[in-house]
Amino acid sequence: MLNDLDSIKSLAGEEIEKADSLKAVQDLKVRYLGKKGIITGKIKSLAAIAKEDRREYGKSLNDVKIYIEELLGVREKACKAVELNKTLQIQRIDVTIPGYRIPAGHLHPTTQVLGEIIGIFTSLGFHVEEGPEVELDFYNFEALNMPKEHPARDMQDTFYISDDVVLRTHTSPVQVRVMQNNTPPLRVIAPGKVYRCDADVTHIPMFHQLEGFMVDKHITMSHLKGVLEVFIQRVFGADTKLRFRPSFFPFTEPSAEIDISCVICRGAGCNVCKNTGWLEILGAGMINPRVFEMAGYDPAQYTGFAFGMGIERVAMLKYGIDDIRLFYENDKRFLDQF
Ligand code: FA5
Repeated sequence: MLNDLDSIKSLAGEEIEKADSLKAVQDLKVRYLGKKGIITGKIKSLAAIAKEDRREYGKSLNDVKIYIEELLGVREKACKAVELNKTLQIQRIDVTIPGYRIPAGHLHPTTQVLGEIIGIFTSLGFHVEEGPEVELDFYNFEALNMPKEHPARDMQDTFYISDDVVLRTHTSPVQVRVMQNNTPPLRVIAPGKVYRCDADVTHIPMFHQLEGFMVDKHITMSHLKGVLEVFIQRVFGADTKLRFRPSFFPFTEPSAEIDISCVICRGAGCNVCKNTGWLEILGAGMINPRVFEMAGYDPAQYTGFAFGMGIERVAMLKYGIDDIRLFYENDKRFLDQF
């Protein structure tokens, strides 16, 4: 009887030794130790063995069972190690391969130029104020000396929301709003979106302006000239010249269009400046006493200058762009250049 245990032991030893995968080890475990396994069968048949032989046979059977269990355990470990190695080989990570670079976006050119301009004026002591884009007719026109039916309103093609509400056509209404809520001295810039029913290579329906104004006692046009000179030379270079050309805005008196010496030909004359040597950059003037009255200031006491520029126009001159519509077509090839 003990002989059959010896042959089970040696057969199991051989088979387990040959098992070369986790599956093969698992199968052998079932074959020997499973519910219907060879060893389990022998344990079940112990009762049928004569009492005097049962003890010794039982002990030997238990030794064989322990032997098989240990052998299976060792083999299982070895197979697991082999399979883990295989998996690691297949899934090996080469840490020397360069990673994927996620393309990062950047600020829109208009935002960049606006940021640069705001930086220049804040360094001169101006602070930033904002106003609503959906504006009352009163602030956009009336308080700026353009009563209803005034012909100057035609200078700006307006999107009307109702008779009394418009999409603001310029940032100048912020002048009045700030003056109503503050007393001089004031040094303010007001950047933001404005809207006009207008579209060609130099005009779009939504664009950005930056308004600037300074109000105090004894402010003169030479303050305006000094501030604009610093601004223009920081944006376009120290050798850029400024020219004040008489003009008209209902909310400034006197008024001027400010030109800069052409950034392309430096004043010699070229296509961009239409051979004049000058490029128009912004509108400006001394704040009209009527505007002070509308805002509740005493025009006998205070004077001030104001100016307003189109940000896209500044960006076009700075980067030599000849079609304003390019800014908002969202062509990545265009935007990537900034
Ligand atoms: C004004 O809007 C005045 N509020 C500026 C001002 C402020 C004058 C304070 C005096 C004192 P104007 O309509 O010229 O002015 O517009 C100013 C600038 O906005 C223009 O020089 C131009 O660069 C830009 N601009 C005007 N219309 C458009 C448009 N449709 N698309 C893009 N830029 C425009």
